[in-house]
Amino acid sequence: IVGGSFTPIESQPWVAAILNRRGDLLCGGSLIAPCWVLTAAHCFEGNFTSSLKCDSLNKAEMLDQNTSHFTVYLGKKATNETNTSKEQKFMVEKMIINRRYNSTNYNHDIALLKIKNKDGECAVKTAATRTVCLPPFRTQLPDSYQCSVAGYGRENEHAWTYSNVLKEGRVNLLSQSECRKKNFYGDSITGNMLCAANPNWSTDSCKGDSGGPLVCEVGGRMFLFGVVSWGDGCAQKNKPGVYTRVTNYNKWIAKNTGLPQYTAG
Ligand code: 4AZ
Repeated sequence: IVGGSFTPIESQPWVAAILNRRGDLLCGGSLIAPCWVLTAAHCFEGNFTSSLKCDSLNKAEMLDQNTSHFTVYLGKKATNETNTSKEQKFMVEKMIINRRYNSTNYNHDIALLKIKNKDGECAVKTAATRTVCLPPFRTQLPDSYQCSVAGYGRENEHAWTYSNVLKEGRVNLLSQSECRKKNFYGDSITGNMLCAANPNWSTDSCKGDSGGPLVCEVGGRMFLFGVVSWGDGCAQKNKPGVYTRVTNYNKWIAKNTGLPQYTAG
């Protein structure tokens, strides 16, 4: 997160850290149910598939499905702190990457991870770990609505390292027409994407925040409206952060998890 501020995990208790086999941060994620983390599809492409890459594989098959490569942490203040009393550690039991994900334009950049700990159990609710609500299908908030994005990623575009410590930044939703202006992103923005930015371009998601939550408070509850997906750099003028539009995927999430379509709890 560029700008914003350090935040205790208790303020964003649905934030998940997805680490690779080496223990490095791969992406963020959001706990939407005790056994399910919602994240970005692009987190799982390219990194581990060298032995599989060949022309006969389609894009989905190029994505790594070997779930043993990943560890998911909940309740973590910093990704480089180990064995803290608040953290919960999980393996990935199942990885579901949206079949329509397009790695060329990042359309449908959404994936689900089914998590379980070494005893086969899912997440337990604590002060540091809880689920975020999914908004109802196709809900749209007004333009300029203030939301927040959280993650352990870079604090500026050219940083050599990640923050490691969880940060949160305030960003406002942009209308689709604004984001599709020529000097913004033009036609690169599909109906499955959502743009958000700080009015003075000082706060944004950045590398390492991918997969993490864009949450908006409605009626005193926090709802997951976006998944950090892409952007032209970080906190650059006229280059908002682009998020997967979660409210287009209620049916996909329900079908793949068996969760009800509306989870306000
Ligand atoms: C990235 O490289 C990335 N400013 C994530 C988010 C944004 C830009 C880049 C949005 O993972």
